[in-house]
Amino acid sequence: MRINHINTTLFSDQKPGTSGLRKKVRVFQQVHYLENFVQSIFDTLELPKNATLTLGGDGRFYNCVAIQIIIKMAAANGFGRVIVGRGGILSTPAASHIIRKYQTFGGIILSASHNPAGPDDDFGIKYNTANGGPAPEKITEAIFAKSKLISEYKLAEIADVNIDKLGETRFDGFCVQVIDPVCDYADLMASMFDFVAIKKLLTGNFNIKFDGMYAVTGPYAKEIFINRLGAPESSLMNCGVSETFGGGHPDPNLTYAHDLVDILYAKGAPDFGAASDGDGDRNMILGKGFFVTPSDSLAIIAANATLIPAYKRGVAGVARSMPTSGAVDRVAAKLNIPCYETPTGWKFFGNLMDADKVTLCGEESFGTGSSHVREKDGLWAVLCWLNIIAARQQSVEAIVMAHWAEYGRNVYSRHDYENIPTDAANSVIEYMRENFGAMTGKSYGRYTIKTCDDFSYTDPIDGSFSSKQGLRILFTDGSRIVFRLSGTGTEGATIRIYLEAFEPDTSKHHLDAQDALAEMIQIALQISQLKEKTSRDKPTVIT
Ligand code: VG1
Ligand code: CO
Repeated sequence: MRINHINTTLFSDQKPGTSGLRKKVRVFQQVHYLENFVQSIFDTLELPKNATLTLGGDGRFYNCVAIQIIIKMAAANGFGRVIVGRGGILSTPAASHIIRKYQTFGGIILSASHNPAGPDDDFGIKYNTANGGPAPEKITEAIFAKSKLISEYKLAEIADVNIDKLGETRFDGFCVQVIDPVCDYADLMASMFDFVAIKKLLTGNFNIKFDGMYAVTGPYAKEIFINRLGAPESSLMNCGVSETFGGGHPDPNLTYAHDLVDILYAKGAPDFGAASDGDGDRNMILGKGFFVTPSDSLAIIAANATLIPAYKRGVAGVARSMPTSGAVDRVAAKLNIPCYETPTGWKFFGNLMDADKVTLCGEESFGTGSSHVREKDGLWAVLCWLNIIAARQQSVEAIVMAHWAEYGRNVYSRHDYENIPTDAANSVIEYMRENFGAMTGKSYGRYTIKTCDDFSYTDPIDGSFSSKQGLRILFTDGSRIVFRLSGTGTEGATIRIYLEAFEPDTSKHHLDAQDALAEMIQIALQISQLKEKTSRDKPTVIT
């Protein structure tokens, strides 16, 4: 196998964000751009002989082009084998499972998750380590450092591999193995959940609707819900994978999954609705005319975990990202198990799971998961809910209401201001940082500020330290407002405002979150001067 060393010049913008490197497709299509980043990844690894790489993506535009390039670079950089999902497909949780099940050295996942796909939209690339999880910050920083020094990359002179056909293609000292992208994952789910009880539910009078949003989960949902659990075909919508995700925005929330939301809020609605995102790691859970916030979903799964066979002996501990509501903390306190608070991004959960400190974890951004893989897992969360419903024989709404009655309700909402000029967004954050000192003790209506800080985190397992992970304004009654800049966008900046208030009074649990949080929303705008500094009068997305 001939290996060519290609001269290149560096790009200064290859800094991975919350979840890998995400850029416009046109940026990735620049000569050497993708190759530079992949070489920078490979340059940080110390590969044993014949190491295996897991490779796959969410099927978006440019996926297959990138896969052929990465195969040639893996061959040139000393990998002995690449395991790739047929058609270049692997959902993010399935890729994590493949890395773990076949004990591969690591994996490259091609996805910009919920960001739109197509020639004018987004592409992304992420490296996962041998535990199946996203590379921790010390590795992503090393990759970025390499990208700023790179002068050549290596490419094997081999023909493109037919990745649409299962089986092995052998070269001199190197092999590409195309596997079924769905089967191993579906087997894992079958081993964790009570498929008999769920099948009984789905073949009875209980109707579900799952929205694949034309993204990667379509084939997984077909295999699991239709083939293995016997649900009628009409249970699925938008489950064909398209390179452009049907021109949509595969972000499973009330704004972008509105087709599904309309169905669940219409007359004669199904009993249960769910959607997943571009790469299959996020989930949205709906009941008949009822929305479950991701923070509540995590808490409810934790409280009911022993109804699920995989967790019948209980969970070791739970973790949530800092902006996620404290609903799960209340469950952890009752179960007398530890609860960890980490910065935003799944990479911070990996060490805790590897050390068996936590079994379940989640983020307010529609991400829930467990130690069965090292990524958040959309279909897993849907199966958790179906398993709990099958065991409790109650509606989604009844389960949530009973949970709130027992634990109280952490009323929660997130307001996103997307695509703001970067300078304006930074000025909002800087303004607040500067005013932190003066804000403590101040009262706004019925709320008084107890403390303000910039969240930082020391990993309890390896001691690594992460600072500037979000501005927190904590009120004396336990309510809070958090401000953060997004680390996944590809255009301008996005300010996220996270709002949370605790409501113990059952008679107020039915209130809409926007109404219940109205006063706090105004305080957030006042404190941050966001309207004045960005000229935006309302958020682009409310969840
Ligand atoms: C967002 C979410 C974060 C999530 C990340 C990746 O990051 O807030 O909770 O882990 O997306 O999710 P940010 O930096 O834009 O707030 V996914 O489904 O895009 O892999
Ligand atoms: Co995702």
